[in-house]
Amino acid sequence: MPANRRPILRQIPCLAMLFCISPMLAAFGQQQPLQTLLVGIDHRDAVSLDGDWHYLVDQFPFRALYTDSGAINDRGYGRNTHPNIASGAHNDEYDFATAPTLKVPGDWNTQVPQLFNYEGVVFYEKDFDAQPKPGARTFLHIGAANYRSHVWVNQKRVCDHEGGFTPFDCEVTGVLHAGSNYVVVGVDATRLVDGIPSTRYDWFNYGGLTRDVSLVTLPAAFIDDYDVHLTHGATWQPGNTELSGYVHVLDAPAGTAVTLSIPEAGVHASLKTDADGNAAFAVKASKLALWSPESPRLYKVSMASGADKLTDEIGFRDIRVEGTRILLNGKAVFLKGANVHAEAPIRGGRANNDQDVAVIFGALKELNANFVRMAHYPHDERMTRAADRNGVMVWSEIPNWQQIAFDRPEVYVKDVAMLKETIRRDRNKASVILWSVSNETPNNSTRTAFLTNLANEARRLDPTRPITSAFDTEHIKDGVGTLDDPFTNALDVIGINEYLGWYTGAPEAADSVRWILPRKPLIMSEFGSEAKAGNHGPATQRWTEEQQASVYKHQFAMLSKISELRGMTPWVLFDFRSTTRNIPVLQDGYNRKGLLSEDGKKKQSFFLLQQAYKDNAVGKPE
Ligand code: GCB
Repeated sequence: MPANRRPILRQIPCLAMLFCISPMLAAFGQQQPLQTLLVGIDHRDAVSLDGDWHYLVDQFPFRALYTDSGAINDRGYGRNTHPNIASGAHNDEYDFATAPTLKVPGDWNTQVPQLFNYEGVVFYEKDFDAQPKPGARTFLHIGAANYRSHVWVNQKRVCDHEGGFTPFDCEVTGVLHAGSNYVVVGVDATRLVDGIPSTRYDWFNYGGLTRDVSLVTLPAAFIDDYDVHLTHGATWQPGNTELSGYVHVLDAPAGTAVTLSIPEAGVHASLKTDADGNAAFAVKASKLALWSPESPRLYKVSMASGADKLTDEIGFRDIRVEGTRILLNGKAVFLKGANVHAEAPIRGGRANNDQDVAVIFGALKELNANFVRMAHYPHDERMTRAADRNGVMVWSEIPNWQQIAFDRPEVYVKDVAMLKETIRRDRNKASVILWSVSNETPNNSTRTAFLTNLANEARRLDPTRPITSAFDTEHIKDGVGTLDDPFTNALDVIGINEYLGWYTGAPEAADSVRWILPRKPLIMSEFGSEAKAGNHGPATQRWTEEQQASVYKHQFAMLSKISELRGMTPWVLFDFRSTTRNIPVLQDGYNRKGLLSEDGKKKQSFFLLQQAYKDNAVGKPE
């Protein structure tokens, strides 16, 4: 059985005493329904529902979406009725048929000026044709909807989902009919204290159906999930070409035949499902070129079972930690990267199309980067696909950002669901080398117990990748930097965020800082300072490109002396929108720590980092 299908209670080892004795335990047994079903959706024959959707704004108190008791209102806009204006009788006072439209995928903020700062409920509606086939099953796939969403098809609520950055699928088989059908999605972007992220964060809360929406029709039993990777094991040697994993066929009886073939690697395997529909395998590839940044080789991997078949493109590589080294295919690597938010450069708004991804990867390649931290949440699947193709290694993160309600059991349940959705979508991407479970969380026992359990859960779901997290609990005093945080014990790779030269001290203070760190690989996961592109002056003048460049130079001097340093991702590739950045003229609603402005102007720091990466001037693989 794939690990992520087991009930959550059995998945959580009682590692942290706090959780073993806590009344929270009951809630840790609750299972959040797994909404993400279809792995490799972009390699399926799907009918796109992208394009124009009618929308109606449901202003606070969100009466159309919630009843007075807070339940989901199934007698509201989801019914998609039309007012009988001619008869004059009083009935529902909304009408999608004559409502304006929004483009999907797309946030509402950048499409409708009046909705720019709106963080509430918007209903979307679209009509579509269907011709259901007997015996076939149809799923509505939503790439992401921020933050909570509730979906009705032909007046029946088909699913609810929480989490703004992971995909989900709603089965609509029983509710479709031949001819015209409709779908209504109520999306609520309200910030929640028990949300992930919670109410405070330093990026823009783009609401809506922010990623692709499609309909996928499949046979009664179909391949919903698979994992094809280079066998990890305790030791791996170059030359070991065994591939292992599973192909899962949903609703298949035990003994159902499955084939797996990777012709170019000489793999042709005939498998059988077990009682859970799972066909596990371990097969030797007769020839295999491994994936690496220098040679990002992807193989066509075909899977078939009964009437279902699917071909994905997958790369194979080994990633592991040994002492303070990170080994890719047995060879020590240094991760030359940058942080990236999922914001579209140039056009603005949530990044969600090929063009956005091409601009972001164009900048990373030009920077000579081999690594990217996709901050602070899972990005569009196009991003990890592009990373696979471009040979850029990825730090993937779930949005546990700073102040999460770690004391609330229901938050843990949501977190596990989000982690599962993230890992399930991207576990077949060779580029993804690290799962990060959090960013800058406070050092206290409740958080440490919570995140330790979550890190262990990530490792259980995917034992082939190291687990990491970014810290800001370090102390720099009298020229000595230390990180004494018990949560580091649960991790394979440590990330540190520090802003010497911006939030604390002068840039040159970095030169003499010596770090005393856990003996694990370190990634300096954030550093930097703000500069408005085109703003020039002396290096001592804040907000200038020169000051930002000076921060980078002094950071390089410090980083070069950290013996555990195995990677760096300065904050951040492009300037990005943030509601908390309100210095007129200098910020105007943007966090200006970009190496490039939001419209693509390169700052001095970009060229400095580009050269440093080209010359391998900062940091060593071992
Ligand atoms: C951080 C956060 C990041 C912020 C950044 C900043 O430490 O991790 O999300 O945007 O600092 O600019 O303050």
